[in-house]
Amino acid sequence: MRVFDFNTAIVRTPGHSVVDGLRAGEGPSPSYPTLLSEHTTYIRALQDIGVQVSTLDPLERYPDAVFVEDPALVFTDAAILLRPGAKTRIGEIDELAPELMRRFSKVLVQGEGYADGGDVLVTPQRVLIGLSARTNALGAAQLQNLLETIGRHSAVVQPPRGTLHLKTGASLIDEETILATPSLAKSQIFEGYRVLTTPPDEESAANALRVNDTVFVGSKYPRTAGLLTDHGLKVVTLPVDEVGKIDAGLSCMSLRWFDPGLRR
Ligand code: CIR
Repeated sequence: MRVFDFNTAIVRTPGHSVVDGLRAGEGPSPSYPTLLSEHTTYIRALQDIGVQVSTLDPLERYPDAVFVEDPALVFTDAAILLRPGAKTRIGEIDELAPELMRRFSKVLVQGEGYADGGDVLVTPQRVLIGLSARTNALGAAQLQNLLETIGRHSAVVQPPRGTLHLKTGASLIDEETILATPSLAKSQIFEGYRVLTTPPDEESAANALRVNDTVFVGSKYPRTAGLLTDHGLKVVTLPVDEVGKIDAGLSCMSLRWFDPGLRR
């Protein structure tokens, strides 16, 4: 099994409140119908490559709840309920907890420190945990302890300041290769991995998503798609214009794992 082999995913339909989703800049709000259509396309793309997708109901109280990757971390044998570092997102964990309890026999719970799933990059060698405005040193250390109890080694890394999440600027595209923005690539946090750097003006393409034999890449990034194709990968492009307006990309919209008991 490779760390990017998945047959199961959870997503959450965006509520209308997603137009008020958090963003670092003062940019325009996304269009709800277009974002919804991006989300539907994303679900279909996962289904097309054999992933069984469960769709949770929208949560109007939590504008960013569509980004289910942030409040939890899931593996074949266990789930971890994290503690998101943004005040407006903390309530998402109570909504997600029963869903994880239903699906996983072991659900671990993060302590008082903060950690967002967007800061966690699972690689075959180790789990990388990025420090950020959402993941603090205490949260990262607590997460390392939880990961150790389920047999996963991890390392805490410090991406350059201003990166929302580690995975905003980096993704695992094969067992030893990371696609990263120039600033993350330069920061040397990926020592021991091969690093492909996103071409100029395509930094946001670094939030790509490898699932099984496919790498999903935002359709606005043709040069990155070309780079990955040249690297021998099967690339499928997906629209991300609207989720991009609230600092999100492809990994954020699902929790993915391999369920050995799943019958198709
Ligand atoms: C947020 O700021 O929390 C959302 N607007 C975007 C979350 C993106 N999630 C991710 O990178 N894993």
